Amino acid sequence: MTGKRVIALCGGIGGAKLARGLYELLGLDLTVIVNTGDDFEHLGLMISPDVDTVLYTLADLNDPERGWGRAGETWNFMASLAQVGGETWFQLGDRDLALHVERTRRLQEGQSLTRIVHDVARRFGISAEVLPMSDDPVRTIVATDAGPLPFQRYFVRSRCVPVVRAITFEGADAARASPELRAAFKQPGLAAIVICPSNPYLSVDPILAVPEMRELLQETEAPVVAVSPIIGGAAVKGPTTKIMAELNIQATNASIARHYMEIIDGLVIDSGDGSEAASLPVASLTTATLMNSLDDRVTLARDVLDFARELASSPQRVRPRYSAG
Ligand code: FO1
Repeated sequence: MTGKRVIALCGGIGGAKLARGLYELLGLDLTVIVNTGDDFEHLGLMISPDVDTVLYTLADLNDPERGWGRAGETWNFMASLAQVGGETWFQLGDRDLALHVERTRRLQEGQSLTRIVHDVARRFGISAEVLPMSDDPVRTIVATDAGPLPFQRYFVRSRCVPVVRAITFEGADAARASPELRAAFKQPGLAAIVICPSNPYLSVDPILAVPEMRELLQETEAPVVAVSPIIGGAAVKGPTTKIMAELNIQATNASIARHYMEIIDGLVIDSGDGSEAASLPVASLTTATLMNSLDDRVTLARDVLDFARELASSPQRVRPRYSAG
């Protein structure tokens, strides 16, 4: 690798685990670009669930059981809200609430989400750069057999039960990358871009739907490596394989590789799926991808960075993304 700066593309809980491992190794040399397609306005507050999950996870403030929200949370606000007949399907803990209130106030003052996230990250003691994928609104809409559902209505309120027919990203075509995000790609010494093992369809695709993001990925000289969220034909958490079945996509690593084909140089798959390596249309690394402990996260992060370094120096590097011209 020519430099040591790394960009990670990340959704919520699963992706944030690898981001945390990368952060242990890279500190301020890490930039995490986070999905904002899940963002929504709720109870008059601007909620950015994946951004917050990444912030809490990097700062060690997250609840390890739920994966989202803060550790040591209390729920007095929700209980009082229920008492007065308010909407309680989306849980906002007392500690977590502070971030939503402050973000909403600053957005209403006209500040950018990028600036707000930057300031909060610094206050949490995070030295890595955490960047929303765009400051313009992009909203993931899930077309289901029960009709079109905004993301959190599908994910939390309907518990991912409706059958998914299609997923669209409202506003993505017009969304721009922030100057900070463009600068992250243009800085010298970019060693690798890592697509974390987030849900490709719900969490990574919204990021890739921002036209400039795709261009930046296609133009970069740095190797792009994705970590598959599939282990043994299933996802560790969440509805990835349910959605794949509903979209008629086989729950295999080859499907993930094909999905990212135009932008990746390599795919990391789990040791138990080694037999699938030969069927992949891209270079692959087989290693332990299940992340239960902090050690697991750091070990996987190290493996991913070593793999990226190998790809960067490989004379046979196949970069299908350039064939698009
Ligand atoms: N997920 C749930 O399953 N139920 C909730 O009530 C819930 C509340 C919530 C509040 C703040 C936050 O930052 C995240 C929250 N999440 C909740 C997680 C979130 O809906 C999803 O994990 C992501 O949007 C998908 O990555």
